[in-house]
Amino acid sequence: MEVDDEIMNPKDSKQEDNNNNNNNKPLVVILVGAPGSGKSTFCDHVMRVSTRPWLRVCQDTIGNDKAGTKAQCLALSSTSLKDEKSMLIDRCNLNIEQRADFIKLKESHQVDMHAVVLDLPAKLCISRSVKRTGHEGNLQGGRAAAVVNQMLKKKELPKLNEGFTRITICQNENDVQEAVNTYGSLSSSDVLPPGIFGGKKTDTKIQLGIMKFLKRVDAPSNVASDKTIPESSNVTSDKTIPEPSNVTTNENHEGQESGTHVLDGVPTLAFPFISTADFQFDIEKASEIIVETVEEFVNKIGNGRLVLVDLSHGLKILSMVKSKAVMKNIDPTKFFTFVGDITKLRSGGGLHCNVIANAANWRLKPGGGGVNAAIFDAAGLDLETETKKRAGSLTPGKSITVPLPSTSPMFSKQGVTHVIHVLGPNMNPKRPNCLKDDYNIGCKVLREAYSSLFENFASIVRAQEKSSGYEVSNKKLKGFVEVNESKNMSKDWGTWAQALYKVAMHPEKHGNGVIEVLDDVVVLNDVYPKAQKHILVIARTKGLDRLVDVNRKHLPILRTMHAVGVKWAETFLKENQSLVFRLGYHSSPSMRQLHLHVISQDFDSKHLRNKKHWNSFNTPFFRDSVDVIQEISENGKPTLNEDEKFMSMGLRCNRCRSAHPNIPRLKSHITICKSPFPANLLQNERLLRIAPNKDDNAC
Ligand code: AR6
Repeated sequence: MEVDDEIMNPKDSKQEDNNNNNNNKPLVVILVGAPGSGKSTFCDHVMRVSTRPWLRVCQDTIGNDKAGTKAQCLALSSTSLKDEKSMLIDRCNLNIEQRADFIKLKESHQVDMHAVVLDLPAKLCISRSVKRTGHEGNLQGGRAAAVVNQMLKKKELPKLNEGFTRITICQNENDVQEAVNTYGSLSSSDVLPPGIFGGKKTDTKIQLGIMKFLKRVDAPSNVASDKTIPESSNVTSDKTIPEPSNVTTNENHEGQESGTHVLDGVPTLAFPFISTADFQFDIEKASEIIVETVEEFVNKIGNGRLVLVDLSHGLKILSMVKSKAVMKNIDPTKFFTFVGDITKLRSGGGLHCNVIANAANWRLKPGGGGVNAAIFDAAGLDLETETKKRAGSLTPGKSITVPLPSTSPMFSKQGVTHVIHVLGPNMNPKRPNCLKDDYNIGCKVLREAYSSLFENFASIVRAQEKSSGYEVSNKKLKGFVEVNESKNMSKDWGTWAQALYKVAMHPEKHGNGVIEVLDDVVVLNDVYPKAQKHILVIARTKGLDRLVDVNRKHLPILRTMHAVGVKWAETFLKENQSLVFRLGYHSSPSMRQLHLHVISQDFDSKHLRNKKHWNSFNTPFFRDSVDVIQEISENGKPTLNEDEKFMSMGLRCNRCRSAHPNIPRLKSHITICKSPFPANLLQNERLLRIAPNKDDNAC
């Protein structure tokens, strides 16, 4: 009779010893901001609420009654670091040179270096500086305006490659408040994830919502973090570590190093420890194998990242993995650890992992406790059914990928599209196929298990990269597999790229985000809106995949799509009269099924993260609906501007056309740019709005 591992004794928890090492590595936060940007207030607020002891190093006050100097600040910082104090460096630090000497402190002290940039509008900084009285540095009144202007001219936003592990950019008061909350809630042993976190201007409610969740993210550089969060701990709002809700990829940060740390949109595999709990595999050996295999795969997973997740942060093996990853210099943005429930990473921790791994049993069955039971429970029957379709059992060392149907709660709530079941070696005599302490075989099998898991994840990443490309139907371009050579060359759309098609065909089944269903079209909120308002009007016509498929006979559906788009834009304009809308198609879309974008022109969204995002809406690649209709009426086909060159064009403001080196700078510019829209957009009703600027009319 087969031994049913689901009903055996509860697992032996001997290896789940807490380790008592504290991660009390001090943190140095370098404030970056013009006079009047609120640096001192930021420090005050953080220090008022924080349980971590902070020292504020302020150039304005350090000289007592005389003007302080940078040298004094450096000397105090260095002494205080010897006492392992965390510090807020409260001086302008507006250029690389000013920051460099503080960053150098890393060479002689074990310390994490962060930057918080108070990149508030110049006008605001100037008016605050001018108005203030009793300023610690005596910079106030008329003189202040000139100084602020002068300093801002030389402003250089910090970059990770200066030596920072984390940069937070605040562009408005909400961002500042969020950063205060983030740093104010850090206890002495907490660490924040690495990366660049940019300010956003809306969604305050969402930000605050996210702050309610208790979470820890440990970068491997945090060698031995151990703040105990009881597994049953309730979410306590006063002890939260808010996950930054807006994260900027650094690909658009000029000269930035290549690592990317984003919460949404980056393919991410969350995986638990395999075999070390119920299967009682030696944790020292397991940690070695994990880090070695991660090291081997970290460069084979494209832009994906690997996150080792465990419910309990106190596990000794977690610290072992983290320190080994540091020793091996593994990029902390590509691999890090996260403490939380693997089944609730997005809703409970704000970390979006599209793929999760399961430490499965050989029969690929639910139950058995541990992570296996949790994942099958959370994913519902769908996972069981889809797993069964693919395999009835699994051999130790192997893994199997199971795509999760969109009906699974784990898909809809957590954004998990695939579960990869992995079976590790079993060293527990009470479980089937025990290796009886044969670590020669055990290590080999565990290595195979992780390799197989990462290999399967790499395949998912490759498939997604393929199907999300902007490539045109040109044999030489990567991304789309041609299935025939007919005029319109249909293509194989990957699973991910079929989502809109599914919604259009079966809105009743795939209703998430649908706001209107009509006979000919379905209207959907874009799941990753690139502006305050961004919806899709999807045609329900079969075989109408994209613009290249459209001809004269489709004019009625194109007109319907346009009319429905206009109706929705008008609805949004009633709620917010300041919005401006543009309606159009991507020349070569990444998703199957013809869909019209109705998008507000503020581009105020955390999801707008890179050049492709911007250029797909702000170059000729974006075809205005009115023009498409006109061209088809006149020529029977639309003009398609599919060339990849549009995606790599320089970033230009959609109003004044000024050039910007990266997305954060562009974003901060567009929030204040009041220039009229370019003349071509002002014609032919390409823009929809309530009351055009008089400036625009002048154009
Ligand atoms: N989220 C994150 N981590 C978790 C969760 C969760 N919800 N639940 C448990 N863990 P185990 P194994 C961690 O025993 O040793 C099952 O009975 C947990 O702290 O699930 O490979 C199966 O049916 C531990 O570190 O996996 C198999 O028969 C890790 O997940 C057998 O156990 C894995 O622990 C597999 O044993």
